[in-house]
Amino acid sequence: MRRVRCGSPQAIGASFAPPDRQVIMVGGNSGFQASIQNIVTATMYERPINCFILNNGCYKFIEFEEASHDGNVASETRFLNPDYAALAETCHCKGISVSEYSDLLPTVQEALAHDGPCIMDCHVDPNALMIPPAVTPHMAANYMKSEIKSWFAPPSAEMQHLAAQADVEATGL
Ligand SMILES: Cc1ncc(C[n+]2csc(CCOP(=O)(O)OP(=O)(O)O)c2C)c(N)n1
Ligand SMILES: [Mg+2]
Repeated sequence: MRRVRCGSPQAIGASFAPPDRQVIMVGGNSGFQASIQNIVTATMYERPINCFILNNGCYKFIEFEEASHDGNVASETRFLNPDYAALAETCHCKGISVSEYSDLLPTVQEALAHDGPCIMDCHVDPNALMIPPAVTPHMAANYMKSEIKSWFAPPSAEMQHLAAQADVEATGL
């Protein structure tokens, strides 16, 4: 699917036909967040859906598009995410969080064995590069341009804020 935010509504829809068959959804963090209210809908209607969120804390595809289409360095694409597992539990839905690769298999088994909706927040590397189905020379050249630009780009507002904080801690001023 190329559309963000339609994963959980489609998973709910798919779970009605045939009824009670387990449905598995895999999607990005921001796509999931954009239709977050479906945690409550899935719980309310007891839909047996498993939502696996690939949580890289950013809009990775947008970063990649910006770089490979225009040779630019994307900005404001990294953001604070809720704790999706805790949020699911608040909505009376099972929520699981996983950050270590070694914990992945048992947590996936736990999620699949659960009778009812389950949200699994899978923390993944924000710097892992996604590779599109076809890479043209134009995309490769632009991507390199973007990487080189990023060496010289001024630090983001977030980095400047962190650096200022570090200065205060180091100097006490
Ligand atoms: C309905 C809709 N709105 C906007 C977009 C543009 N768009 C493509 S990828 C993306 C960000 C996706 O972020 P995330 O779900 O976190 O996945 P990631 O790229 O980080 O794996 C957006 C907003 C889209 N494809 N569909
Ligand atoms: Mg993401």
